[in-house]
Amino acid sequence: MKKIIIAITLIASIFALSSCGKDTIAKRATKKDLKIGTAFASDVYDPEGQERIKEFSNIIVAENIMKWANLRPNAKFWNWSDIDNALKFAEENNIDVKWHTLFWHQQNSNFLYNMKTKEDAEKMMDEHITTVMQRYKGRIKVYDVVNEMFEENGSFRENIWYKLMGEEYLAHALTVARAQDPDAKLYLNEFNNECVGHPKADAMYNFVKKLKEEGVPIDGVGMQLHLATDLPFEPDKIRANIRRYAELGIDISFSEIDVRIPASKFNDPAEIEMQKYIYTTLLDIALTEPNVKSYIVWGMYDRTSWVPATFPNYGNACIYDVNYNKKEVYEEIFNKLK
Ligand code: 9MR
Repeated sequence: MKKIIIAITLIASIFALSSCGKDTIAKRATKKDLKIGTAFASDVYDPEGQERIKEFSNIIVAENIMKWANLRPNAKFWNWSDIDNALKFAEENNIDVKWHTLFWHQQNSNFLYNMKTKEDAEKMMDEHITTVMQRYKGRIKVYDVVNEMFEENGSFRENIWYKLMGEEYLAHALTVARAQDPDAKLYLNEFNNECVGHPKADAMYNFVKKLKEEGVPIDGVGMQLHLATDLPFEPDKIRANIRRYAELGIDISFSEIDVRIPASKFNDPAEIEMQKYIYTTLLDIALTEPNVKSYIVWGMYDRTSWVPATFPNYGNACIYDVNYNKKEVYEEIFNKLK
């Protein structure tokens, strides 16, 4: 009898210590049919980071390791091991993985700049899509096919693919990707595209509408949502934009959320409230607009966030502080998912 009691106590404490038996954000979101999660970096490979990811995420996305410079630094070498290890962790824990990103204008490999003709670009593009998607067919569920294809004024960004193939590179990439894995969800991802009426948001909507009319395969649009507490936040315009995409049959991913605070106001209660308001209002929108499929933060920790290096006068944009403590906003997300 004593042995049985000891065994039960042991099992109970293992459950209490790990995220297995705990009520978590990830579990609550799964019940609500929402994909919630984070971009991962090295945290995906250490036990503490893994526990935090498991509590928060039923989907994760690579912050950097799937980009050309990391995945294929030269024409001959594909660096699969980091991705494979992250994928193994995710699969063991029933977490989906999103690919970020097949094509972008940053973090490219130098050898890409040797391409001279449209044919060169098409060949390179097809090889990349085919190699990645055949390898991970059925395992990677969602792809950012192209990232950041527009300028702020709504014109196409003249990235390396656009320069050689013209605007057609987008339809080409989507079509080849669909053929490789018909079950994978294909997204175009962008920033400053969330508010109806913004030139980039409207250009993207019109372009996606045109793709749909032409029968080009596309499932969704990513809205990155790198926001700031001292810039306008306009939830009504975000909803209106999401709804016009719903009419096209297009899904939305909140794909890279963070909410930075001006450094001079890190301890200002009004700014902290504003940050909570933005994170939770976005969650409200995700829970009430049926075509919003995911709510993904761009890293969980202020300590490793990309924000301070890019915006020197800002920081504290994440849901964990620099000492890896959960902020109140984390609890609010948890409560909202009840
Ligand atoms: O968070 C990423 C950072 O570690 C990289 O140095 C940076 C390179 O430009 O890319 C960051 O991620 C970006 C993402 O891939 C696309 N949207 C904007 C993100 C923040 O810059």
